[in-house]
Amino acid sequence: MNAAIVIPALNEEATIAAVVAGAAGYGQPIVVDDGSTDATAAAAAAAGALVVRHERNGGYDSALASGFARAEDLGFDALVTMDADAQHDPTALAALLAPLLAGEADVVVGVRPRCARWAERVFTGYARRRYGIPDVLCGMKAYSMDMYRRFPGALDGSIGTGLALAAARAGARLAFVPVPVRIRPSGRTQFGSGLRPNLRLLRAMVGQMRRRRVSAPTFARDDG
Ligand SMILES: Nc1nc2c(ncn2[C@@H]2O[C@H](COP(=O)(O)OP(=O)(O)O)[C@@H](O)[C@H]2O)c(=O)[nH]1
Ligand SMILES: [Mg+2]
Repeated sequence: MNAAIVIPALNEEATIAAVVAGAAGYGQPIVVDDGSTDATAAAAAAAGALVVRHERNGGYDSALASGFARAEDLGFDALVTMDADAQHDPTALAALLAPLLAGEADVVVGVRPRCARWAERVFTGYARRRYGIPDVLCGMKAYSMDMYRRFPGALDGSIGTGLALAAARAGARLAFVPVPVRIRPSGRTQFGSGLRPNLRLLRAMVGQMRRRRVSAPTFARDDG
């Protein structure tokens, strides 16, 4: 299986080269540099990533959208996401990809030891109760390209999370794999942890609750 490892990055010049080098053993790193003002793009390219560059910052989800679209254009058959700040351990990619490679799952969701923000705990609790997904907001997830193609409606808003939830609603096969999360080397977060990022997460959750009401199961496997 030919996996694209999509890495959204905003001003991560300190860590991006090591992340790309670590990920390269598991697939093709595609770094989406989202209007960084530092050397993220150059460092990523030098480390062997394909770089998709946004001239202006469009946010994490728009970066995922660009990376997924590029991976589809290039003919990859699996999509993996991970962060650029070295909080995710690239060696966890082996376990994340294993259920896809074995043909046992369509979507694999990483499970962190804990959530970073209070609104994540609210959203995660909803997804756990409603769909049995333990950590729907984990930045490490893997999808078959088939999932990406089947749920174009899930690709506006919270993209990776939306795709995982759309797949779950439609009865696709999900697998869950524990992933370690390291302390952010710089100590800061790009999203922040104040009221605004928390409200953004709650809005995304409400959007997903609405979707649940309007979407009917549409998933059927090709092989019956
Ligand atoms: N492309 C893009 N990536 C972003 C943006 N904000 C954060 N990121 C990336 O998303 C990942 C997770 O962000 P981070 O702030 O570490 O989130 P946290 O780990 O939940 O605190 C990192 O790789 C960031 O570089 C953004 O506006 N655009
Ligand atoms: Mg982080």
